Amino acid sequence: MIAIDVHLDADAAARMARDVRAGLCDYPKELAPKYFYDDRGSLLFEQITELPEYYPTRAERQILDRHSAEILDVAGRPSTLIELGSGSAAKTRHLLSAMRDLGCLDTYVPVDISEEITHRTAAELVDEYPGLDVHGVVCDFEQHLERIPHGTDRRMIAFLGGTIGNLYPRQRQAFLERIAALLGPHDHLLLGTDLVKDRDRLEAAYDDSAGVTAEFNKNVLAVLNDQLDADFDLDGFEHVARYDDEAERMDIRLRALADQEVRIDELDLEVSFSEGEEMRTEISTKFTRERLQSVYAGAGLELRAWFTDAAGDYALSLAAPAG
Ligand code: SAH
Ligand code: AVI
Repeated sequence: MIAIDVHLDADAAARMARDVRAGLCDYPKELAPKYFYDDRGSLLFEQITELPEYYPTRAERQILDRHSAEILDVAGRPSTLIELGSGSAAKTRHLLSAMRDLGCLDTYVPVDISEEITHRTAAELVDEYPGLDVHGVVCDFEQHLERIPHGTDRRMIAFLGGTIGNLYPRQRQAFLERIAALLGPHDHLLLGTDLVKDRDRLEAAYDDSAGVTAEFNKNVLAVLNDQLDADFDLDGFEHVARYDDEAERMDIRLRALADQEVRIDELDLEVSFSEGEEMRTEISTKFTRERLQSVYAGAGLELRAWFTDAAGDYALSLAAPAG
């Protein structure tokens, strides 16, 4: 059975307009990464996951392939799997299959800002897992976390792909505190985090030779053109991906190739870019086990289990309310 609640209402459009205005009027300019993900952005992200340079998806898949049953055992064999930023849920199949094999699979709750991909994923999963209830929630998980359906079943909230790294520390802490508040005493959080490693591999992963990440990055401009009636020239910007080793995060930007004026009709706003000006569109934070432990502690969570891929590039951790 499929049910999908969509919470992308007038409020969400007003919030996007407010965010974009604030970001474009700030110095330096900045746009939030959640605006990458219209239909095309979701498809481009899927292509990124298959690039030879982009190791995180393969590493996370390897961990899920090898350790799903153990993860579920530590988490007390939950019957409901809630997934934040679920996208195509490609790797999630490992968890769902392990839940099925353990006989505990009942409900899957994909939560994503992209409506199209959530419908598609839900339809595929009910076909692949007969008897599975899929209750999707299309929303901004930073705004509407509390709209996730409640229940008495044992739950695991999965946040895969390293998407937690796309949040700034303060956003991340507030978000994890809200997740901690949603978890009952027997519930768990399963969190995917990319790990600190050498600059060359990181910069290659975010600036691939086929140019897919550059297209993904520029897609945020296409989203503004489409949804806010802007006239960004996508060829007027280039993709920049640098590792900031002090902050331990990738810093992803768009750099203006020439002086230019952009009009955003919906906002009744004109913005100028000067040649070489950079606008940040995403950060992607990299973690160590110690750093993640202190992030958990700051949000009232504690680390219960830690799994990495064979190369030690990426980690999946299980956390639960502290105490
Ligand atoms: N979990 C998948 C997809 C990761 S891509 C994987 O591991 O491969 C990040 C996903 O999070 C996208 O599907 C995007 O639409 C979603 N997303 C990003 N910001 C979001 C937000 N604020 N609210 C809800 N979904 C969001
Ligand atoms: C979704 N998120 C975890 C990706 C990342 O690696 O930070 C998004 C991405 N940006 C560029 N490439 C991939």
